[in-house]
Amino acid sequence: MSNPERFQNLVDGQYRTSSTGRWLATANPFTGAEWAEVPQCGAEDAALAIEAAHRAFSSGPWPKLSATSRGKLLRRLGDLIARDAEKLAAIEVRDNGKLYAEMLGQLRYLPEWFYYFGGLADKIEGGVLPSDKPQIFSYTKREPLGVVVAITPWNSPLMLLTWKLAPALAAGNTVVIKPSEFTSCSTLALMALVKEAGFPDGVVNTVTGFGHEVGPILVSHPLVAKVAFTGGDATGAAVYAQAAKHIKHVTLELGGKSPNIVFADANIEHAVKGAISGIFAASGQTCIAGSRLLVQRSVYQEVSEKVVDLARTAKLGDPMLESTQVGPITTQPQRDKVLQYIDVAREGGAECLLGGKRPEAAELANGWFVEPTIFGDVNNQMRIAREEVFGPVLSIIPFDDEDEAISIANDTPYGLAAGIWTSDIRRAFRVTDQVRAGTVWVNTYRAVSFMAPFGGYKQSGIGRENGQVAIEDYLQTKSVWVNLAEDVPNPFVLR
Ligand code: TXE
Repeated sequence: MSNPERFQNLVDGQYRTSSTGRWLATANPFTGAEWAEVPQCGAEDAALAIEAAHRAFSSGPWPKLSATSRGKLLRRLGDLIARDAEKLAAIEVRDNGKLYAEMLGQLRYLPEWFYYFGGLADKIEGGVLPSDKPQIFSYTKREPLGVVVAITPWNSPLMLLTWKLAPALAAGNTVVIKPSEFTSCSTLALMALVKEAGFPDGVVNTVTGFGHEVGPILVSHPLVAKVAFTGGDATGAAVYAQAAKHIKHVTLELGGKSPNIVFADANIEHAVKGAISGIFAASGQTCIAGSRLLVQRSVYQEVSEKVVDLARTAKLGDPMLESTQVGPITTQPQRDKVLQYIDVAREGGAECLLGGKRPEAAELANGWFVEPTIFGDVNNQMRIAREEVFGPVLSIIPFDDEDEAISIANDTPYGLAAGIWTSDIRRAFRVTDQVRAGTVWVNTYRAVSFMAPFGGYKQSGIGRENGQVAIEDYLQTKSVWVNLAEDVPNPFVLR
């Protein structure tokens, strides 16, 4: 690699490489070429970051700041992200290959999280409790947890970090971030803005490196109060088990196998676009991918053909170009996993209606591309319908009536999201009530907001990000009892 750009960690307000002296190369998914390096941290680096975060939580300016001042810092960080949105989006694209148009949109939207949670910082209220004891005044305080470890994946590094960072800081915690080894650069670039915004040293720290090396050290460290994780379900389960041994607070967001359900009474043109945006946007690398398209049998042929026709027109190419509609897969191992699942689908008997391989165009040869791929007549028991692929692979599953649609939709260990396409308002409400998913979209798909709680039912996760409820997962409650009586009652019995 000729002159790679080097990014450093932020620990205790200082830029640091790593105690190992090693660097980790990161590649551009469109060219396959390594373009940057980040420190390959080890145990010592992880411990330093956590100790810094713990010091910043326990002493110094951060715990003394008023909640209003904390909120102002968050809003300042939001302003700086808005100012540098284009620069950060370009780093994201180089590192993870998603479309510049999508990343720029995300980066321009992310400040809203810092404004929203910055505004919430001084509205975290306890309560005055009624008391059944004479002359006792009692109230609750809402307090931060302590050091939060935020572990993030490679598909939307800054967005998924923001969903953790904004509420964690608004609540008064300090944070150690462990970005994915594949896409650490944008997180490290963000640290310059954390410094510029004026957060005290040690309030936000980063540790880069391999998840299996530094992850367990961070998760099990005695000074860590909470782990907020987004990633795959196997890693999530390991993180959960390890955190349990040390009784840490945990929130998990673990992806899904979301049903996108098209009823015969739907506006078919809209539903077809919804199906495409559910699976081919971001090359299917989203936890909310509508990877199971459930279509009522009477419109099955029409919908399948229209989805295939529209997907066929998708322009694959350089993710930096405005004309590109589908970019590469972020990592080579993930590209290989997607291709393996295409084999799994074929072997399972699904009919390939489109794609099913790497594209042949010479200009795409170096990138980790997979053609938009559609399988028809999929049975919900096939592996392709049960396991998360995390790529541009759609399974179309026919159903006969509403009951069957609901039963197929819920026949999955996951429960992150679902889409319903119908013109019947009563059906929309009926099905919404019965689908076991943390987010349900009616006649739309893949919409998120800082205001709307987001998280999984079943094995898609624990806890909620976004919306006012998100801050609850970064707080704990203290009950305070004040005795206003002149005397102290019998000390040998429970009061
Ligand atoms: O994720 P990992 P991977 C799914 C998707 C994908 C699969 C595997 O199906 O194919 O997960 O992706 C850190 N202790 N999703 O392997 O391993 C790691 O460094 C602590 C869905 O890339 O879950 C990274 O920072 N941390 C998902 C983070 O965990 C560990 C988004 C996520 O990586 C660790 C991405 C350990 N032992 C993939 N091992 C979604 N929910 O959107 C790794 N990590």
